[in-house]
Amino acid sequence: MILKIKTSADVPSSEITPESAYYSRRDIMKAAAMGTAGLAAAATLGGIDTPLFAQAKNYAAPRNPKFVADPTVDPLNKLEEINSYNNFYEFGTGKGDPVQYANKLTTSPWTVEVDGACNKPGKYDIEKMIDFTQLEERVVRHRCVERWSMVIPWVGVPIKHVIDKCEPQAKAKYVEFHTLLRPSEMFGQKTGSLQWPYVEGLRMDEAMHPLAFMVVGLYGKVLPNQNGAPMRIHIPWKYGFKSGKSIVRIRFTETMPKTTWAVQNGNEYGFWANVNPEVDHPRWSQARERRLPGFATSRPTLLFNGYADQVQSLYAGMDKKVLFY
Ligand SMILES: Nc1nc2c(c(=O)[nH]1)N[C@H]1C(S)=C(S)[C@@H](COP(=O)(O)O)O[C@H]1N2
Ligand SMILES: [Mo]
Repeated sequence: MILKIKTSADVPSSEITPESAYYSRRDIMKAAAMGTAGLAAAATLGGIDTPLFAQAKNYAAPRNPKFVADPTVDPLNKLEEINSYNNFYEFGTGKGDPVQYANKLTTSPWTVEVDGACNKPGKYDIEKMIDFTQLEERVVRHRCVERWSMVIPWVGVPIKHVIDKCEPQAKAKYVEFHTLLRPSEMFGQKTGSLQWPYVEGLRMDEAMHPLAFMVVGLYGKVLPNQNGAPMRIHIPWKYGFKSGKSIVRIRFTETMPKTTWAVQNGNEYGFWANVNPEVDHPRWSQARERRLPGFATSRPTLLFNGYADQVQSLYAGMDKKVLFY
């Protein structure tokens, strides 16, 4: 596949997070010294794909200053933290499983099916769905329902850009995002840990909100498989399970989608899943969260994960309790 991607040279360096802030020079030198064969071997060894990543394609993705967390309050997590502690049940239920096994996934070519209540149904190559010349970087909080959190520099486009290409009809009230179903490469799909494929969904106005992001990169480069390559959504004001990975289907519906975790255990994981310190999960309090790495720092959970001023109005008049699980 040939991607027409702006190179870093096209963007003033002041707008890009310096690479030195991302990788240790040692990793880059190691990658260069290892060559391709060494890199392939490295990829099979869990947890050390950083050299591979260092060689991944650079995206020219200027930071969007409207979506950058305050580094004095929310310092960036390191790449090694973001790509080695994951939830991606298609590659096992342990947090350390995806970094070990997700390298099995073939992410190119990648086709996305668009269907349901829209004027442009069909199958599209990823290059048709996402304009790689429009990528931007955002530094946002990411909060798992299990109470851990990170701060991540994603690269992508607003989900709205993708949805607009599909031309949803007025009767479309919700949009579903389906993860790839390919048990030959995703061994977790041979188990009953969840109902496959993983399906997430949003109400249309949530999906069209400027904060709702379609992610294709991390730390200025192609997204690591374990984080949902080649395209995943991220909804910063909701619990992490709303952010479906490795998306192959976008479907517009008139009725509320039956999302994977709501089907699995509707008492604990509902459709809305907005972060709220005051609404406890049935088995634990959500008042506080622990920041990776090491979970050493515990901090108060923020309403809508700190994005209340931007998203609160989406839920005016709705029952508070219903909105959280
Ligand atoms: N397809 C798929 N998407 C998924 C999951 C999954 O198991 N399968 N886990 C979700 C959960 S629970 C979380 S917290 C986030 C984790 O994203 P990260 O690994 O990039 O931090 O992915 C979400 N998306
Ligand atoms: Mo999660």
